[in-house]
Amino acid sequence: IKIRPADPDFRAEQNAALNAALQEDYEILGRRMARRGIDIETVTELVSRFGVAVPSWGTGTGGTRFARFPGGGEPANVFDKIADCAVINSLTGATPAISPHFPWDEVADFAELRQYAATLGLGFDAVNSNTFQDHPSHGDHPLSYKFGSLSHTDPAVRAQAIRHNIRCIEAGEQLGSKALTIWIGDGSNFPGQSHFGRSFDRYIDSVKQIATALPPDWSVFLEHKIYEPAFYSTVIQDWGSSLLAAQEVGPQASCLVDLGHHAPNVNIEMIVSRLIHAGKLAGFHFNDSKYGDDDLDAGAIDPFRLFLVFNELVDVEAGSGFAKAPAYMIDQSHNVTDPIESLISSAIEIQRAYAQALLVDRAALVGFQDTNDPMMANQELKRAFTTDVAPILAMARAREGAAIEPLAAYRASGYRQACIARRPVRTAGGGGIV
Ligand code: AOS
Ligand code: ZN
Ligand code: ZN
Ligand code: ZN
Repeated sequence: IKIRPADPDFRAEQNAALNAALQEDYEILGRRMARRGIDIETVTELVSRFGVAVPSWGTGTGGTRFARFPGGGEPANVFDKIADCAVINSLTGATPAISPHFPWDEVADFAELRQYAATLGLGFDAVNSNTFQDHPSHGDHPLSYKFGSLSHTDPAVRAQAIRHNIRCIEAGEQLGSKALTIWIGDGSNFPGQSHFGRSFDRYIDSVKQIATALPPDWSVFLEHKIYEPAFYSTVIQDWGSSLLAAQEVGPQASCLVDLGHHAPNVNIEMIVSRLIHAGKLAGFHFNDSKYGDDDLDAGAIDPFRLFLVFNELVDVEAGSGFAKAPAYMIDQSHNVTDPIESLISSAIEIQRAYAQALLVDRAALVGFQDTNDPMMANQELKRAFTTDVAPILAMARAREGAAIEPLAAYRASGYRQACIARRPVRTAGGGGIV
């Protein structure tokens, strides 16, 4: 298959007309930053090293429980998804890894999959297990998850869910991944339906069993979510439950923060800080939200919140550093856009928030905090946030041979039209073919 955006000559052609203006913008920004004592090259260098993983399931059109309106040329299998991920990474230079989901991305030969991704310059980030729906087409899943999985009352269902997670680890090992992400839909829809304490105990016991199957250099990420599909109570519904579970499971367990999985108005950046304090921040599922687990494009609704999250992360990076770097992954549902365009734009927004956070004068901020100067402390953050770092992001891309204007280059490549011509129409819902 010809993936035109992955061709360096195509990108060079696209960049040719944009290089001169970029150089000019970059020099002006560099002079402005120098006046504030910041070396633009240091920032650009850090930005070039930044990477966020693309979720394999995000490459297909998403939907709601009401309807799904499939876009054209959707990936028919995991190889197509990888090709789409290669498009995103070639143009942005910021998404070198894929986060797969099983059984959606199940294949007979994982070595072949890894090889295919590698030829396109891609690796694999955390593998995701799926015990939130039944997989009738897999012989290993005779029992239903209707009333839960890892916390189910029936030990046989728990055993099946544990087995599925262990198979995910085995698949991940062949793909070169180093972590398993567990998100479960377990919970209840009616007060009285389930026992809060006993279901939590059963979950912890199941995850402990999964953890015994982890290779020594692996981690298990526990992802909490306030509600949905359960609408009264959820077993791992908040960061408190997630942290308690991770602490009981042991050193290989930590807490994954999906930006959409919190109560409205909750201070997510402070949760991030608390998890860092506990040494239990696994990483992120980036997305944006207005009301709930909306899975909207990162930075589309509240870019300031995204910046504040990165402000916490850069604060640690600039200080003591992380014993283990948090995993950066996107988790979105693209219902009304071309998923590739949404993922390109999201990766850039996440990178932008990181670049802005790098501009905060940490020493000055601490000074304002210690002298109780709220106005100047806030001004320091706002100054960084309102700096237009676009030339830094574009220069990082240009130097890596990615696209200066990724969305424009994507549209010019005709990639989607080529996919429409060669990929079958997919009408099924959900993240994949179960
Ligand atoms: C579900 O709400 C979570 O965000 C999970 O990360 C899930 O595995 C993913 O969204 C795919 O459905
Ligand atoms: Zn299965
Ligand atoms: Zn998620
Ligand atoms: Zn979610």
